[in-house]
Amino acid sequence: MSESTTPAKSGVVSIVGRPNTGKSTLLNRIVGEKIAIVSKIPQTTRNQIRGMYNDERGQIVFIDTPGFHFETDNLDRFMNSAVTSTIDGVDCLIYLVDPTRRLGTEEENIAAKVKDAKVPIILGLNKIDMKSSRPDVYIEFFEKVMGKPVQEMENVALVALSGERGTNVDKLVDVIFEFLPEGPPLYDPDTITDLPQKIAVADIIREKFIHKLRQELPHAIGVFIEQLRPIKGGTMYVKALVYVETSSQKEIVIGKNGQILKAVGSAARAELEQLFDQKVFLEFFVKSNKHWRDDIAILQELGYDQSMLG
Ligand SMILES: Nc1nc2c(ncn2[C@@H]2O[C@H](COP(=O)(O)OP(=O)(O)OP(=O)(O)O)[C@@H](O)[C@H]2O)c(=O)[nH]1
Ligand SMILES: [Mg+2]
Repeated sequence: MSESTTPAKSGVVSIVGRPNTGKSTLLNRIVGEKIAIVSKIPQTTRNQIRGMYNDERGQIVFIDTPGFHFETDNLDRFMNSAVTSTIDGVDCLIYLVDPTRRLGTEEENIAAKVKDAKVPIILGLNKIDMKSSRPDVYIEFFEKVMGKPVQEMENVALVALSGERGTNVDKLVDVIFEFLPEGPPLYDPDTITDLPQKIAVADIIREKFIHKLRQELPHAIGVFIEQLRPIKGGTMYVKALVYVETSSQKEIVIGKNGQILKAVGSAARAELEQLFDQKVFLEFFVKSNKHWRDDIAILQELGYDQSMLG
């Protein structure tokens, strides 16, 4: 008799949770490469980002979503609908919480969405490396939301983990495979992400702004790649539009004598040159527009889809 082989599995898994719980860090950890930007500042992720994981058991396609938060403008609506649109139509949900933080309305809102999901749910209790972590509080909260004790829940699993340290991340992957249906890979197993290149480039630049400017302005900033094309001398030309809301923010983003732009530009260029494995010529155009976060045309240019508004 030949060895019995388990049929391969595949499916789509969405990682949802409020801002800053560590969704992108977890995705990068599992995929083994940096594909999503990470920062201490909430609302770092603005688009759905897909990352693939493959092993002999099959393929997992992860969707990293923006943190689910209060809506005040169209960008918020786009970001939140990027979350809700993934809750249905995936094969499994990872509801990632940060038990070092207090519960509150924001957590209740996202939990209410998760509760209605018709797919297996994994409650990921992240950041267990932190002393201040209180997973017990979050488990109790989750039981209250679901209306029953964990032992009685079907198609639900709990995993305490640390995405940053890698603790129990393999266990999380094991649990996901248990939940996934049998099926062939959805993407070529050599693919790591299907993030459109312009969005990936814009995200790298936005990350450098966030790191450089810290708390000063990130929410007001939007980066859009208008051109990305090879030019003479084996160089990649990148034309980046940077949107802010006010002229004083414009000054901050540019910096005295253009210092901020220069620093952001050289940090971004270094990373982009590695990414493309060629020289990069990066040009910035900073625009101030009080309503860019509400302007559908601009948001579409920035890569958000009108259908996301629902
Ligand atoms: N101590 C600790 N910190 C973590 C862990 N995972 C993520 N972080 C930190 O938490 C912060 C937020 O991480 P992100 O991965 O950007 O969080 P996110 O959920 O993607 O955030 P948004 O995209 O804004 O929704 C960063 O400073 C990470 O370094 C963890 O397991 N342990
Ligand atoms: Mg993120």
